[in-house]
Amino acid sequence: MILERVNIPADLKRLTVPELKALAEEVRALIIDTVSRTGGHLAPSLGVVELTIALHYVLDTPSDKLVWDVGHQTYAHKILTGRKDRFPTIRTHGGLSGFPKRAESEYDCFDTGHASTSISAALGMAIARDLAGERYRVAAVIGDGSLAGGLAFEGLNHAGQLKRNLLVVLNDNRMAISKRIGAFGQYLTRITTAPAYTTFEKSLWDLLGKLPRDLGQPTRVLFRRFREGFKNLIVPGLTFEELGYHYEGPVDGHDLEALIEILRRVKDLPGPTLLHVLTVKGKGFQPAESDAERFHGVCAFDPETGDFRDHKDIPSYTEVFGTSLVEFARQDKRIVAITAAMPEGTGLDCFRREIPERFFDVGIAEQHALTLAAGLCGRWRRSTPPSCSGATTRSSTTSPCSGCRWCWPSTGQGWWARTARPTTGRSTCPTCAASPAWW
Ligand SMILES: Cc1ncc(C[n+]2csc(CCOP(=O)(O)OP(=O)(O)O)c2C)c(N)n1
Ligand SMILES: [Mg+2]
Repeated sequence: MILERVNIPADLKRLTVPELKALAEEVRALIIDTVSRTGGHLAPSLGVVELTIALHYVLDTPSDKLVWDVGHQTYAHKILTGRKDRFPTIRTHGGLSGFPKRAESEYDCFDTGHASTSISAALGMAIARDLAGERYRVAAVIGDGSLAGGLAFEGLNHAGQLKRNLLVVLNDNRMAISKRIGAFGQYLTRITTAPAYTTFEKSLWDLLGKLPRDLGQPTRVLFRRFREGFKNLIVPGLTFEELGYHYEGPVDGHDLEALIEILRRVKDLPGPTLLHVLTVKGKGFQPAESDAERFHGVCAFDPETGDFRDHKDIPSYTEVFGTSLVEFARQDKRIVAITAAMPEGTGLDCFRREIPERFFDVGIAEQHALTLAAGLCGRWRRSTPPSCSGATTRSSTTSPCSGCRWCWPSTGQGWWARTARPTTGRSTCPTCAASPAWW
């Protein structure tokens, strides 16, 4: 076992690339085996095994700072940073946390849980470094779902202006918990289809070469002249560049050689760099690859079949909430359901299925969800913007108040020992602290 020889990231640097590849499989097997017993964030962690190895291989952690957004994908990071022996205790009382915790390891440089925080936190570290005249590197790893959150844009905006040395690694698996939504997601899809454009360009070039010489040559000249403009029309990868970032990618996030090569190239570039990495959520465990939404956060399961062990005959509060809301909404056409990237976790997946025209997944954007709900209420709609309890704090700072007819259920209140144990409840309006708003 290669993993027996790896306790901390410095041990990785002595391994060959084939050994690193074998290590990735061993880490993956350990994650699947452990999470099949403890439950946890399976698909996000499986998707970044190679990326985690490559980052620790190329960077010099813990002096270099690695900030994980959300922190639900850090199982490989924990295994490779001195915690493999305690890994089976993850998410159990007294055991390892399921998220990065500074108190747990010097390799966890920021406590996370909320999405979209990493760029701001990493930028803060880069500023602190520069003010102190120190020289370490800072990298943020952020998912495509989290990148579309408002806070991430605020961080991107600031970092693009400040031009500090900072690496932002975009872990693009085309998913939040559910399928990613939003115009920004569509933009990322356009960038990632660029390789298809490159193939198309080559085929067209070859084809023109096969035309009779007096026709083929001038057409090739014309094609070359307009190629850049044409490409920019089809592959608009310039947005990050225009925001002040050096953009690299997209690169296959499961190709260790390619990852190491590109990380070596970008790690010391001056200014902010955005490295676009394509990964598959749930990679290496077939049930999770084919249903990444279901395997985002799981209870104990059978590692052979992927079947969940926690079968219950009684519905959860979340399911009762979701199905009841569908019943209400069938009777009252003014009811609208809003979720901030949590259709499953909030029980609104059945609303999405049954009444799609009044269901809105706004992405990881709780502030927007609440303000959107207030706008809807202002027009005599009744809305439910459920979120998870942690994220509620985020949204409350901008939530509107007074007289809005909404219900604001919240999952995960109370003891957050296991992921799939949400509760629903009514909240008071956080801005005006009025009594529960309910219809
Ligand atoms: C502010 C906030 N809202 C919602 C969540 C719940 N949540 C946890 S992970 C996740 C999806 C994150 O998507 P992405 O960043 O693409 O990471 P992936 O799971 O795809 O690796 C969501 C919505 C959260 N952690 N924080
Ligand atoms: Mg994602």
